[in-house]
Amino acid sequence: MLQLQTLALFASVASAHTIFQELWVNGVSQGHLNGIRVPDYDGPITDVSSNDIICNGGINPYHTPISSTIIPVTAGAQVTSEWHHTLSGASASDSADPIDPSHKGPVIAYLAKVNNATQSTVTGLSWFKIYEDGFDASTNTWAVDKLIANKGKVSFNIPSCIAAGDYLLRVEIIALHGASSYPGAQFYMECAQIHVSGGGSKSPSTVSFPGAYKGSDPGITLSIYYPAVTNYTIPGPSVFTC
Ligand SMILES: *[C@@H]1O[C@H](CO)[C@@H](O)[C@H](O)[C@H]1NC(C)=O
Ligand SMILES: *[C@@H]1O[C@H](CO)[C@@H](O)[C@H](O)[C@H]1NC(C)=O
Ligand SMILES: [Cu+2]
Repeated sequence: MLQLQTLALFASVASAHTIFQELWVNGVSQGHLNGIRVPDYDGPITDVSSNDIICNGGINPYHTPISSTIIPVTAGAQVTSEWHHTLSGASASDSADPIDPSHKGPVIAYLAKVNNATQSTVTGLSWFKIYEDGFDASTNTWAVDKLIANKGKVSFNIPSCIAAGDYLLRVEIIALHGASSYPGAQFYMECAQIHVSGGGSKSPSTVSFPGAYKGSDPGITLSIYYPAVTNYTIPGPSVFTC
């Protein structure tokens, strides 16, 4: 028991954060820090009712410059989000790059249709989930473990049937090392600015941010140390499929 408490204490004081800072489309880098609303502070959001849960500090143009780039993506394309500990990018000598290994948890991606992906307003948008990866009890592997093994990269597809147009792509890691009480879970997210071409006319059902998550969600407030996690419920709606 002492060991568990020590582990939990150690994990909760480690401040090794992460930022989604590069988007790849069909394996092609779209440029470091290009087309992504990166914050100038790499710390987590912990209040699920705050507007900061939408696109991090990117909601405040004075706090975070909004990139003028909109990344073109064909519907159905594979995109890859690349995460690193600091805005300087990959660092082989930093044991907390791309994220400290204590920061176990899921990786989730959402899209919201917008009039213009460079618009500063991110409140009031309608989000749908396009990807999620949580915990595999058979191998004791969290999505974050796979992200670390992949040097910060997580890939998924843009649905082939959604309407063409501008979208914000919100990719999120929830670090659960200090999540046994709320607030405690650490939410890391950035929004990429994309324009989807091709596509179809499906209208996914949507959720709001804030609103999609509650502090009492079983996947947001839980101890990941004891008892051992056997079933992990990823927060938010189910993944939209065409
Ligand atoms: C989107 O907004 C940017 C910045 O205000 C502007 O330069 C651009 O023309 C807009 N694009 C469209 C399609 O309206
Ligand atoms: C796991 O399942 C139990 C029983 O259904 C439930 O009470 C608990 O909240 C679940 N845990 C998570 C993290 O989803
Ligand atoms: Cu951290």
